[in-house]
Amino acid sequence: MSASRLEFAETIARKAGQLAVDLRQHPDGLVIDTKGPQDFVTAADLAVETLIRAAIAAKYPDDAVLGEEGGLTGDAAACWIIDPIDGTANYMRGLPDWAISVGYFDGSELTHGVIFAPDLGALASARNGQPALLNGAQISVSDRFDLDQSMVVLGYSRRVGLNDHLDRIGRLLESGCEYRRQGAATIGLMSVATGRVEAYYEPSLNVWDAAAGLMIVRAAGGKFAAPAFPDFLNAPGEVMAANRNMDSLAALCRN
Ligand code: 2AM
Ligand code: CA
Ligand code: CA
Ligand code: CA
Repeated sequence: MSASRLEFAETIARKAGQLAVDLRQHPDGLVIDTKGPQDFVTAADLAVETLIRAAIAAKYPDDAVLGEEGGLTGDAAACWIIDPIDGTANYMRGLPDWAISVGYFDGSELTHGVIFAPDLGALASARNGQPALLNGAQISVSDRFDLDQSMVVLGYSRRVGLNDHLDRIGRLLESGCEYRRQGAATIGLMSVATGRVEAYYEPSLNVWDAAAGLMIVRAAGGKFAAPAFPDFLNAPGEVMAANRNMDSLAALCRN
């Protein structure tokens, strides 16, 4: 597996993060569109995706690219999967939980993932067969098994509905688990990979929210369940990632 692709992804994620930080210096006019309730598009989402796409086109012109803002371009089986800013609602308010997400699917499996969270000073990365790293140091999922000491990060999708979400919170609290909602799938998945929380669950997630994070969780010794590739490139689905207590935590999260 290629180290140069990972180095490329790390470099472009850092440049993209710096661009987003710079653009936030001028918050007037930053929000340019909305996709739905509480779902904003800023000038930075578009500028960052454009930057990443230009870098990929220059270095890997044969690869396809799937990004939240620009959709799928190219017809190669090998595909970069990017979310220019995951957690836009946090980013535009100055809340720290947002990240650049760059994943790579080589045509048969996920092989590379980079998440860069500028406000957290965190760059998590992994490639196939190598340990996951946070700012260059090896990370691993937690070995906590007791539910009454465990924490699960939840995402919420308006695609799925409120009652399932409330039921899930009820089951988790009754079991003794604690829960959080950070508003950025990348940050939740990175928290699983670093062992800070035991699991991440979201009932309907897009592949650009999840690809890099799932790669990093797996390299950190964790488990995940998600739609199979390449189908996941075409439609959102249920995503769960956890430490080795996956089965018990998944039973609480799934409706
Ligand atoms: P986005 O910021 O890239 O759009 C999964 O929860 C994903 O849904 C998030 O990572 C986020 O990605 C997106 N999302 C859209 N609107 C959201 C909102 N109001 N709160 C949290 N996440 C939201
Ligand atoms: Ca968005
Ligand atoms: Ca996202
Ligand atoms: Ca996004």
